[in-house]
Amino acid sequence: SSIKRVLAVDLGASSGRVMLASFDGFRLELREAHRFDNVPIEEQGGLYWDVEGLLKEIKKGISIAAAEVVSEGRLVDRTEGDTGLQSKTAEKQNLLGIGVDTWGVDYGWIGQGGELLRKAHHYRDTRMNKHATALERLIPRSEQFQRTGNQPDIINTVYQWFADLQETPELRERASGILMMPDLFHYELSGVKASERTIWSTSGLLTAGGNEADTAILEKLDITSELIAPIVPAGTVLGELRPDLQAELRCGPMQVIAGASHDTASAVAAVPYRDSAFTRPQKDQPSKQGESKKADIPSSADSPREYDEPAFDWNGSAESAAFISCGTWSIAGIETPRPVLTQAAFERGFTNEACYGGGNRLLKNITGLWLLQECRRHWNAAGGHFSHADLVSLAESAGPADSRIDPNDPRFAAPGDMPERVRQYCRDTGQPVPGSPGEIARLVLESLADAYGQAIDELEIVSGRAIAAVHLVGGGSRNALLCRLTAERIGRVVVAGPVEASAAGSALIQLAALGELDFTQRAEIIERSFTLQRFEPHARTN
Ligand code: LFR
Repeated sequence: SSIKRVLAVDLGASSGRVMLASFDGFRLELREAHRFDNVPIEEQGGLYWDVEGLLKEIKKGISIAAAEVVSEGRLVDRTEGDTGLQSKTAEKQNLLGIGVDTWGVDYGWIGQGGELLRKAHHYRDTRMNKHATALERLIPRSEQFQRTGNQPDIINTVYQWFADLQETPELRERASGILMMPDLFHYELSGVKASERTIWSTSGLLTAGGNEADTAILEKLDITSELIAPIVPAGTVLGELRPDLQAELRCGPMQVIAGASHDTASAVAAVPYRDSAFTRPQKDQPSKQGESKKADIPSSADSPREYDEPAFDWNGSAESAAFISCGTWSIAGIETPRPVLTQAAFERGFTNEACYGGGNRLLKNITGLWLLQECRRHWNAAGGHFSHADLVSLAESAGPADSRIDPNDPRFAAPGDMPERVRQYCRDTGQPVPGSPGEIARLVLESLADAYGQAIDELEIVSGRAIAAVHLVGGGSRNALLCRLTAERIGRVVVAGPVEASAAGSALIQLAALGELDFTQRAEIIERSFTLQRFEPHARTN
């Protein structure tokens, strides 16, 4: 058939999905074959991922998707009056590839026989607290940043790895390696051990902009680079799905592809950057011939800022669009040709991570919808029945919030009674204390919009490049209130969507790796395939 299909497995911190992506050469269609919760395991004070459970769900998703594709193939054949022979051909041709993307920084220790040596820790586990100071004495924060481009953060792989080795030094001998989370699943599916570059660029161990682990850092941790499987670029075809899995899941052969296996890198690969999305005239106000809508976008010149030296020669193009990838975390950034390693970038909390295709993402990690997810979990555990959408509409009716929190305050990092932490934050900072779930949800969303605004302003300062508009992608782009507040707060047009950006990015990259898609067409393909919504910065007051 001329429809090319791949499976995009997107694992987020709170849920996972196996998406069936179909590409007809023009449009990309994503269909959810299987969705499941990702519930961390709490055990004796530790927090872990249920890797085995996740693998089971991935396998279930593969077999569901494969069955769907096969029955679809048969259906087509039947309506065309074809023979059984042809339906078998359709079966064989249909699923071409599978790729997994996950959140960043986490990994599993692998034993000599390829097994998981112990349960994989969740980055919200608190064991690093005890060891962070020692690590930072060994490798000062600014040196970490200079070497790797990563903003030092207690959740980074390097901090976790160091803590593991302090507590269990014999891991050095017992382990045959560590695999980052998506690499672990790719290994389970293909039998091939590889380290995909975008996920490794979240670790705090990779040389800035490079593709090998930083040897000085490894030496200081006293570990050999042999523990790290060969680093491969995003979009590497690893090999065929293991034959035993093909039989078990009744799915036929397909390629296991390491796409941009960091979920944010994958989401950014699906951002439809180009002028059209935000310069396209609005329906209700047809613009005059040749007059671009861009003229209406308040330019950053409205609020004069002290710029740093431009980090790059931007080839004369003055403006760029930023992205905010919004899920459990909100990641605000722009693409740059190379890592930005300036003192300003370091001091303002920016980090550099790798893009599909070799570029760099200069970004800030902001605690995102995690705050609302935890509030919701708390309220529902206490007898509430709130969906995420319920909370958003309550927040809408609650009206503007009087108080603000800093979403990145460490007190919000670990799971717990988030509503009370929000209230306590307000008490501690002498602000009005919110009461109802609607008020708390509103306060959280407005605080996120504020944090986005600050991050976007700082991105301009640090990169020396004006930001004309922002693409908000991921689950949060479905939250119209958040999109509206963001557009108002940042004073720029917000283009929302696609919602399933990570899965879309994974599909685009897999299809490109298989030679079935021209990646330079990705913006057009995304625009044809998904509904993008534009939010105006109307209420800009400052
Ligand atoms: C988003 C994300 C962020 C990363 C955070 C923790 O899902 O991948 O990019 O910083 O999770 O790993």
